[in-house]
Amino acid sequence: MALVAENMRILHTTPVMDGYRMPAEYEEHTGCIMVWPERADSWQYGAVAARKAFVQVAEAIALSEKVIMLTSNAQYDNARAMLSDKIQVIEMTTDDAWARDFAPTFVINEEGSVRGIDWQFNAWGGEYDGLYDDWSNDNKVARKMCDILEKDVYDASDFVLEGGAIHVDGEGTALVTKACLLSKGRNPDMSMEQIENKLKDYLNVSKVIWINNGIYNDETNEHIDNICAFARPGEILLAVTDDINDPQYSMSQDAYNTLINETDARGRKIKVHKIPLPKPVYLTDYERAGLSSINGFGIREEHERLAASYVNFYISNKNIIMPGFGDDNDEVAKNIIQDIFKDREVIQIYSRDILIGGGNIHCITQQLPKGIKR
Ligand code: KQY
Repeated sequence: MALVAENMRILHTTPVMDGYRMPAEYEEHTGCIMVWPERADSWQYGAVAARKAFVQVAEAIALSEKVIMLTSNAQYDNARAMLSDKIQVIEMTTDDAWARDFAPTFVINEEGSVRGIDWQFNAWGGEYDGLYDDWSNDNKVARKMCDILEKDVYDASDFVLEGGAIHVDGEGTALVTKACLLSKGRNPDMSMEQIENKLKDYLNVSKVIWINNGIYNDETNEHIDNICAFARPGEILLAVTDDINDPQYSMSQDAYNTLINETDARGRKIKVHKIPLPKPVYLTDYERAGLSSINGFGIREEHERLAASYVNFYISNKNIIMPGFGDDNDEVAKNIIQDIFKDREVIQIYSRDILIGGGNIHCITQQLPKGIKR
């Protein structure tokens, strides 16, 4: 290790100009960034149950890669005590715990050099339909992490994006939803073509596949990572339901029709693996009573439908860490996913207490790809 730290450089070029690309999640990682849950309008009853689920996720990832857990000063001792010594705990101020969305998106080059991208984060819609009144701490995390990790960082602050809004196959294809990327709270002055070009410049992809929707009532404006995931180039998992009376039925069917009629950046037809959804999951009165409003911002509605989906999983070096909901389809989905990822053992974690916060395992994790120091 160098005795003198190299300062992070803030770059005003783009990854495509410099020969960097976003690798797929199934490419090798050095580690994973997570954030300790604390916020009272996301995590019911003092986040006690959510923290136990976060610990299970972190320890499962730590079986095959390094995990960095960011935490507030107030929660530092508790996080340190609840996590094993395999997990690195770093004090950092955040507004909430969605590492996927505000930690850096990392890109690599052919030599294995790793850089970060610092998108503009506005809590899923800013003044228009954002979920908090202040997201300024979350918006600083990408730069702070690049500084700590000694990675140069691309300044993409003129573009609103969250990590959960994009998936890539590592071979030139990105996957997004129109509902999210074209939402009025993100980049309302940009056309679809301009948004697509921005993704091409920063992710270094040559093809962007747009599906219309994500998961019903997903408060992120329907992030792609809750409905789809790449298993490998040319193969996509898609969350579906058989219930024609469920509004999700036509949303997933429409995505299926788009995907099977598409080719990826390398001209491959796309194979779609259907992953059944659990039965609709609703917030209980007890759970809602455990949430507290912050600065008068609304909490979840009574009996709100939660955006539960099994494809919101994390691909670690050796495992697939996937959600479970106590539903009959837990086992069915697990078996299908295990069959698709034959070289990684699937670990299923009961994640209702993460879901209540508004996302799932993929949303609370951000991978750091393997690479050399700079
Ligand atoms: O990426 C996500 N699914 C985050 C949702 C945030 C919800 C805030 N309560």
